[in-house]
Amino acid sequence: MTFIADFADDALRLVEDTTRRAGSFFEPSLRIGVTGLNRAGKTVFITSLIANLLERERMTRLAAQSGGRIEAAMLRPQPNADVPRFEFEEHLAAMTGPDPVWPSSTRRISELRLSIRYRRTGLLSSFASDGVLHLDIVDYPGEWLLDLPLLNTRWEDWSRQSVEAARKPERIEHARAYLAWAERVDGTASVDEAVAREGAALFAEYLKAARKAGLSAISPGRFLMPGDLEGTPAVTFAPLPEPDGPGGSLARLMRDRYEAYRRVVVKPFFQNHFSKVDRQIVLIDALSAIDAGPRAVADLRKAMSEILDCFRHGEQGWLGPIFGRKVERLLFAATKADHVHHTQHAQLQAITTALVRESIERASYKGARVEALALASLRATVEQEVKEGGETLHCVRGRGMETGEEVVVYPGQLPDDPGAIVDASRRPDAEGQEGWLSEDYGFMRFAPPVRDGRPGYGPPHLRLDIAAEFLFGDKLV
Ligand SMILES: Nc1nc2c(ncn2[C@@H]2O[C@H](COP(=O)(O)OP(=O)(O)OP(=O)(O)O)[C@@H](O)[C@H]2O)c(=O)[nH]1
Ligand SMILES: [Mg+2]
Repeated sequence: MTFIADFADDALRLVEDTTRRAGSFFEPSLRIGVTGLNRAGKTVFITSLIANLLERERMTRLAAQSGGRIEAAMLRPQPNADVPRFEFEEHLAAMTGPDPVWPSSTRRISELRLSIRYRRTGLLSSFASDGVLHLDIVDYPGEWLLDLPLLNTRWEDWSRQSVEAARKPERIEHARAYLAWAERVDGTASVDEAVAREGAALFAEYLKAARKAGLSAISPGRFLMPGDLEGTPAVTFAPLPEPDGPGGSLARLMRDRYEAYRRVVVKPFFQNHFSKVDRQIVLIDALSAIDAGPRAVADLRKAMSEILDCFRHGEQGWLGPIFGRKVERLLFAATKADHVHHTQHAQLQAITTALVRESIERASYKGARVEALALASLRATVEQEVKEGGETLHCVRGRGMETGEEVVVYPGQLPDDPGAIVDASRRPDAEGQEGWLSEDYGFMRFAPPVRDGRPGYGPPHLRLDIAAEFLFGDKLV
């Protein structure tokens, strides 16, 4: 039965794909996957990228732009009628208005199409008409990404692993109430909906507290960001230390709901939105994890490696039908690089690469180009040198979030050897040297910059144009 259903899915996708490619002879479309855990910077990235493609003076390292070949860029109706449109105008207005603020956390999926008309190069340029490239970009709550590994995790394994994780030193503080419930309930007893609801609520509370403490490896994602699923049985379950039980038992109910969650929530999301991705950018907020300490770095590494392993398996393995197409280019980007001085960017990039290195090496991204970069989608600071006791400190200056006043912060200094951070996070107790970033770093919350309003200029950024060139510059020829 499963086989037939999967086969039908595949057949459908093949038809869709063929249609897309045939229809795309003159106007190819490229689907850009913007992936990242929650708060990694996806919504800001998408908004700023689109704004900077509409007003391109800051995109000098996009070759088609510096070559003067981009004729026009415009927003167009998106291909999927059943997905809400990305609220580009609202996000941009919030980020670049007179009193700029960051967008709030994304609660649902949305999509946008930007079309670029460009003059062709080479042989085609003399007799072919202008080229058109459609970029399709999807935004979604980062929490949902954490569900990807669940697709390959059976209820019994997930249940045991989750209980074990909750007992770890960095989590147990947050998980006490849930663990007390888990130890109290008898999974073999007959179903009691009130008990199931209580367990799900306590488990969700624990996940939220763990996230607040800076931990990343947290699932199921819909427990943190339920979207339309709030209150449904699909999100009313919790892991049990003894996950087996007879028919009609609590354990059986929990298992069925977990399975339903995987089947009706997780699988369709990845199938519909990841299967057609051509190019992928993975945004990583490494600086926040470094600031939160070695355990948070370890947790980020774990979460990213579980997710990236799924991408790898996607090529041929059990996720084949979900990652139908092979991603041709993969960019790992350390976001919010404007929090540190540019003299630190090489280190930040090296740390980000080191965080995902094992996954990249294990992965068979054969034929795919993989690169890493430190970027700021919306640059909220400028740099400033401050002399202190004969020493020059490389600082950044921006508007403080709470006060709106300008503040100068010394963010600290990242180690030249990324191993100093990444290896420390690998030790079993994940202790190690903290304090790479300054005391001030944790308190530093910059507001978006006040727009200078020069016509033709999109929001200020760092290396967004390099990311654009890598992701789709080769299609603008
Ligand atoms: N200084 C600076 N801060 C940034 C930048 N990008 C994102 N941020 C900060 O990071 C926060 C999260 O960014 P979002 O783009 O909303 O993150 P997201 O990945 O969409 O998060 P979810 O919607 O929760 O999945 C923002 O509210 C900003 O505080 C940047 O380029 N520079
Ligand atoms: Mg978002």
